Amino acid sequence: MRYSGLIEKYRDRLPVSADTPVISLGEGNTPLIELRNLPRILGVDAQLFVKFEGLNPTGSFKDRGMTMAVTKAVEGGAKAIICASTGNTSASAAAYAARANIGCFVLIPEGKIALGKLAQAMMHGSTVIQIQGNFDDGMRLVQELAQDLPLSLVNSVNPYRLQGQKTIAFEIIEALGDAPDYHVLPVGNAGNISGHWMGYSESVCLQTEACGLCQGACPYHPAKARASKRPVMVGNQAAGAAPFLRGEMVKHPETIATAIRIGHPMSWNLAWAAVRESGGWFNECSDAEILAAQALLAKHEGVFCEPSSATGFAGLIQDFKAGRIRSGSTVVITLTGHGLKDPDTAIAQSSKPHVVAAERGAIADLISRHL
Ligand code: AN7
Repeated sequence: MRYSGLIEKYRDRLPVSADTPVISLGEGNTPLIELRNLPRILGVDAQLFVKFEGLNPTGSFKDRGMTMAVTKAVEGGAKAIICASTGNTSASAAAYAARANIGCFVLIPEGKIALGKLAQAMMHGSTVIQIQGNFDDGMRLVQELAQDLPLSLVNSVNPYRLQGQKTIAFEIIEALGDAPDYHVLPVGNAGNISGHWMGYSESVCLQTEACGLCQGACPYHPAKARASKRPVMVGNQAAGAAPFLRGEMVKHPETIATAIRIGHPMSWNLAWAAVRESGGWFNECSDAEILAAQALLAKHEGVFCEPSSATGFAGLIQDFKAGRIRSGSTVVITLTGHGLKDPDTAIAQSSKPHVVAAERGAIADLISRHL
């Protein structure tokens, strides 16, 4: 059967009815790619998989939540949506609003969003409002505006966003046959880690501590249970924007990973619950570590994610070095957005192209020096 998006696939586990007008671009169903080279290069004894969310319709994981948020907005009669964004939410909101034929207003921090994301928000016809402030200022403003104006707020404070985002856990469990031992991802506004945890939690029996042992035989076991356990959740932040590490909000977040340049995460409590209940932790990564992790994935696995997305992998490298990952474990890393979103950062950290005469000899010379 033709795949037609995550709402159709998981409608029995999402808050939709037969009459709900589904707004979809075929999101979800992203590949779970096993890393072939990096475990050896890094010298780690573990099975590593990346869930490449950059292959969603607008190039980031945001489409999972946006299909639900826009679908429910349309069902409720909304004529326009609004969000604050570091870039990917605005790109996704703009695309789904275009699809739904409703208006879209996006607030973005002036000069601090990656080029591809700005291009998307503009091209899909949203009203792009650059504010002279950061994401956290924008978040506060859209919450106020949505109270007074006929606008549906589609940031992840909208509960339908997390409903959509939880489906990533369903897909991973289907692909692996069970939950992984560890799940590693970047954290900004903290909706995604909360959505992951919701999805994993809905997939196990939470009534018995020995869930893995009940095998579906206990009287509390939910019909939809599909995994024997939940993973240890590890959240990773950029060092200049790491409120979870600091234990308090960060006033002036700063990092090259602009998607996670967030100091005041909305899903603070949910994210802490995910990490505490799973026995997990948070890491912080320097910009240099983030860019190095991005380059490792691109150069050794052929997987091009944006800097924010590589933050999960950067944190995992720290965890392996510190011996925090049990050997022989299965680890899933969510790569939240595509590398093409931020061409400026990619080009700035790569070696420049060679310039030679359009002449066979000169090119052959160059090739022989590199073979
Ligand atoms: C590539 O677009 O917040 O912790 O406004 O774009 O769920 O916020 C983006 C966040 C990670 C962090 N990776 O996820 C926005 C926005 C990428 C992102 C995150 C974002 P959350």
